[in-house]
Amino acid sequence: MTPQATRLWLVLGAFLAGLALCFGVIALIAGPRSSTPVFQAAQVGGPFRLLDQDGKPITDQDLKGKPFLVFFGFTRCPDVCPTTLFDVSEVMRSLGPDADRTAALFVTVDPERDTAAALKDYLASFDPHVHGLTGDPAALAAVAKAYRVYYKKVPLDGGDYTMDHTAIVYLMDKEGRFVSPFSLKRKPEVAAAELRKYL
Ligand SMILES: [Cu+2]
Repeated sequence: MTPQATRLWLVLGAFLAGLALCFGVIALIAGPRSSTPVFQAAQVGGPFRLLDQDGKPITDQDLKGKPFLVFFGFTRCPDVCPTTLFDVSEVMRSLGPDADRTAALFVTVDPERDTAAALKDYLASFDPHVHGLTGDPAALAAVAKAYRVYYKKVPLDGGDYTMDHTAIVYLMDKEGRFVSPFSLKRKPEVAAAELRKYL
């Protein structure tokens, strides 16, 4: 074969391989039942029954009629959680009186240390529209699973531990249905405007 012919075959081969890959990917996305959406919003969130920072029961029913934000974390988190709580507080402040028609849930992934009292103490530094949620480990694990949240205890030197956890903030509509992840990497007024759309 001449070098030109070899080149042509190589190009053609690459093209055909690419085409096969394309169809393979489409087949994977479409799946055997193409009527089933790949991602179902209804699979994130759902009913819960936990305790708030006053030790009082709080359920999904208490949030009916309010769009709300949900995120999971723990009070001893060195960085991500306090930053998120600060940003959420800024969004709430930016909402003004409309903030009363929304809520934000901070669900602990460290129930061992995050008792209602510990949450109350910690949340005193943030906007009062943020509710701290705790409960028994099994109930919290079920809620985390419903929100597709991963968390794990990570031992530290000296017998202490920290928690690894998903840091996504979820936006839920006033029926408690998942809308989308909620970005805090923008001006509080812009984030507030998005939340306001679901009032
Ligand atoms: Cu954290």
